[in-house]
Amino acid sequence: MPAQPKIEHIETFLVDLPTIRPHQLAMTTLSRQTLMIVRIRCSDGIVGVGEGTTIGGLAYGAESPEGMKLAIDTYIAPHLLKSNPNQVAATMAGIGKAVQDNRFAKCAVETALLDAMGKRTGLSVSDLLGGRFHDRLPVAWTLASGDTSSDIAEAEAMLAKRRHNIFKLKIGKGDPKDNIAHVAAIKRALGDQASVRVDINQAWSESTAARAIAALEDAGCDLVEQPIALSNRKGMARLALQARIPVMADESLRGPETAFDFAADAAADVFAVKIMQSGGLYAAARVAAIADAAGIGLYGGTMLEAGVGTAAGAQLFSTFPNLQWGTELFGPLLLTEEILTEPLNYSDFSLQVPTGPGLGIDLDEAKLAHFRRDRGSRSVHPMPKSKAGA
Ligand code: MUC
Ligand code: MG
Repeated sequence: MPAQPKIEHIETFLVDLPTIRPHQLAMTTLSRQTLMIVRIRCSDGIVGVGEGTTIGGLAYGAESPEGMKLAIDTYIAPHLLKSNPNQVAATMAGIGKAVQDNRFAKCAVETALLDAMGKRTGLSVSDLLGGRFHDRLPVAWTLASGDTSSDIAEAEAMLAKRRHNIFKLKIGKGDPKDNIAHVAAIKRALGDQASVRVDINQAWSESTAARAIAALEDAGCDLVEQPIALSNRKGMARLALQARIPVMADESLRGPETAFDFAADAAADVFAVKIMQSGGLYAAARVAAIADAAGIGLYGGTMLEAGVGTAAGAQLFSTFPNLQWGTELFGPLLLTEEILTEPLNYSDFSLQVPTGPGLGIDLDEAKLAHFRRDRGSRSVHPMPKSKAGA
């Protein structure tokens, strides 16, 4: 019997990548995305990789990429060095006792442990999680340029390429009446070729949301995501009861406990399950199980991860028997740079779930070396060919 592997080294670093255009949400506008990459090297030579991202530094939530790095380097790494890399669930439970919250950092670490274990056993992460129901996942694209005619042109281009036929519109900034006119114009332009949905990112009061959702229904919108503050569960329940179109919870879901509370209060018709927000792949699977048990629909959400986090999400979502609303795993497509040697396959309005061991991906080391925030203090690699303008 081979010797039990140990964890020998944990490396974390930040990577700053430009977005293909400004990406406007109610709370912030992104022009770059920061990835926190973690690599876990084991004594048998296997290296697992994980990614943590958020949106706009601390604008979206309480964890920043810099904070994830600090939490791992200072508090999680010492625990990992004492852990058995083949006991991922027990390792994460141990970390959970030593480190409260820090769900995004934990997700990145758990992703790396699962990637390593998959590479060691020859199984994909989805196999480790019970096996996949789906080889391909429908993928929405987010229209968030801040301009109605640019958004229409962008959606038409996506439809023509058969890359996306589900569009999520980021609204909530500015006057709700203008928001509704924007949604109505886009739906009118796209017609029945596309599903149009909206994400308000908590920007409305309950009374504004009640009025606006009725108008969004009339405009042909199919789904309303997180219209009001994440902690207003009773308000979400009232809106879900009144609305004719489904109301989806996103920021409100911060792991299985909040998912349970939302399900118990019928405070959403659909859950946007996110691996980071849930605190890892196992925790996200529990969120999905609660939704299933409560008859709540499922949607695979994103924190705009690049290739590593997106592959991790795809591995997990492929194991959900029910994924009624598809996914929005488009993160890598929003970036000018590809960090994988082989990009994820987006075609036929869907993403192919990678098939190799672990996450089924390989990192482009030259690209990462070039875009690492600490590159000045390291040996410099030649500028890799950019996807931008290619
Ligand atoms: C969110 O709130 O859903 C997902 C797509 C996007 O553009 O932003 C994210 C976050
Ligand atoms: Mg959202």
